[in-house]
Amino acid sequence: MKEKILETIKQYNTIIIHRHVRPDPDAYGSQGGLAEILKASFPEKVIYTVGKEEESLNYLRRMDVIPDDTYNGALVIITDTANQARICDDRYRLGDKLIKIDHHPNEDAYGDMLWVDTDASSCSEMIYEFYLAGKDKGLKMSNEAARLLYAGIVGDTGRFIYPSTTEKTFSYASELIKYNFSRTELYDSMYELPLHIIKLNGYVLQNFEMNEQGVASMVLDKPLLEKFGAKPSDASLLVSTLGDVAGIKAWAFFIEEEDQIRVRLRSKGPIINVVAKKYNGGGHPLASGASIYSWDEKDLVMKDIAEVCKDY
Ligand SMILES: [Mn+2]
Repeated sequence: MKEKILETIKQYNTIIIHRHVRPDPDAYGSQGGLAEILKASFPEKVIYTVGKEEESLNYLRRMDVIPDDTYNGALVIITDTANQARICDDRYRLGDKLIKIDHHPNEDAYGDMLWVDTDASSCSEMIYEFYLAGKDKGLKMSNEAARLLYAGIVGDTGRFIYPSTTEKTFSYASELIKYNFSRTELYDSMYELPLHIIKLNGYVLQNFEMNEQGVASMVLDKPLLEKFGAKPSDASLLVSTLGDVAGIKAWAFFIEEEDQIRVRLRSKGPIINVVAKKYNGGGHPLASGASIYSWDEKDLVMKDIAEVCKDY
């Protein structure tokens, strides 16, 4: 499939790359990394990366703003995005051909061509693999592409500690760090948090609830977020910190937004994306997200999480 994708890329002059809404470093890393590889390899082609910008990821890349007619006859590639509803910028349909490159379970097999590898730690890892497969056929790596792909791998593996991290992940990372970019600067941008978020994290650690079965939850409603001067997207950054609690099996953050309550689900083993799917969401088996529309539904979600933990 990698070879076929490269052949298709060679046939198009304009290539527009999308990724998912609420982007993370792997979304930006795979999208921008692929764009930079293609720019370095085919200087005559016009490559765009589009989508609503996430301010906290500006250090990785700024998005292009393009008119609709740019899509005429263009190749559109979507990275790191499992389903069409999560693609950022609906205009992805306007192109001539659509390619999906992703590492999430392939539940929505959209696109004219698909390359899905659920064993990959990150979509950025797949993009590096794409480069390896094509380097004798014209693909070139650049320092900026390497920086972006490395950021995506580090982000999606939780700095190489999640079980999705494989020998391949380390091997690719060791090749990427040979390029010229500052890892120190990158880590600072990725992991330093503003003071008010650190304080909110302290509050989370003091106030989350956990039962004897290791099922935990934390509610971050509007008044609480306002008290700490935090946005819902800030609160999402804190979800993984409960993973360090001894005895925890699975947990949920309920984060109140304007029009919904975002549910962030994490697990140390029990498969929780089945719960996410039941509540308008989805994602990885051990890390997924859902949406509920009233606080009454919170207990239902927690009951369902307790149910999947019971069998574990
Ligand atoms: Mn990813």
